[in-house]
Amino acid sequence: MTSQNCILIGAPVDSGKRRAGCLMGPDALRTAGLTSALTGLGHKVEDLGNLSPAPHDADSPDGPLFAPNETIAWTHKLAETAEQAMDCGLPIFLGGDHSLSLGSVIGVANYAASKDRPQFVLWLDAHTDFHTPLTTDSGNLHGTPVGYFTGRSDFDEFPAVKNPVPQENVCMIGLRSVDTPERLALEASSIRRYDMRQIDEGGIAGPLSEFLKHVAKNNGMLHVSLDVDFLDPSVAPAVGTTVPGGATVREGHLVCEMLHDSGLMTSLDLVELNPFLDERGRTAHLMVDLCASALGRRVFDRPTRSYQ
Ligand code: 5AB
Ligand code: MN
Ligand code: MN
Ligand code: MN
Repeated sequence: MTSQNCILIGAPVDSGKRRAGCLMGPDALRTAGLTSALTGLGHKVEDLGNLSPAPHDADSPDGPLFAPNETIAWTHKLAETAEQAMDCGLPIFLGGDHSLSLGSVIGVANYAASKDRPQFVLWLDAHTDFHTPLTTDSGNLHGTPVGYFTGRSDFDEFPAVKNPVPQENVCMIGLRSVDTPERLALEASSIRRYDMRQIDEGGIAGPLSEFLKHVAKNNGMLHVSLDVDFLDPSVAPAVGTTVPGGATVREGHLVCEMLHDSGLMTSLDLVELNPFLDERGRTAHLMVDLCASALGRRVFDRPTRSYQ
């Protein structure tokens, strides 16, 4: 197995929604043994510690959006850190809520553009996170990253998206809670999307391998964004936005094992873990185990599946 240089980037972002606690996520993932899981697989691990947002004005409590200044400041910091880290190995962003992907994805996409390679994104989530600051009802910006990095308008105060990820390059798996404005915008888009009904009927491997082949054919860079609520809340309770009927433990591992076989993943977000809501660390441990599968942990050696 090829040894990778894994760069852990703690991003205790908690400004993307009202319920607090994701700021403890990076330390919970460390406590659950992330570094030793990866070094045990033969990888190098460099832990950059926890970042802070760029300097910003205080947010007022009464706007339509929750904590926009802080989230914009995180986006600046994460985009810059992501682009730099791509030159040194495989960045793994330890969230933090999903608004961290506003920054991580535009940063890696800027890097891909500098190498003349297309950026692809695999979005593993119960939600589509395709809102804009104008369509969101909740005002919670963790529901907007896909809208942002695909170049939707109305992200006025945010850093300009220099290299939007083309809609055809985005694949969402695990969907089961989609707001009406998101659904309408998605149906008018060419984003690949698989809801749980489709996974129930046909399994998760087919849609994923089709997408991985598409990434390989285009010599793409692949960012994977894993929201805790992709998983069923019965196995992953530590998240503020639980939706019943999610992926099983084995579906999660299969996705991660296939990602490893593909050799295509170039960056990863582990997001939305709220350790305050966890049961004796079980969700944090599951996220670490999934990350290990994505980096090559397996029960038995087997011929690697090819997605070329
Ligand atoms: B998550 C909702 N669509 O906009 C909204 O957990 C939920 O990062 C967003 O996927 C969930 O507030 C954001 C109702
Ligand atoms: Mn999400
Ligand atoms: Mn979600
Ligand atoms: Mn959530």
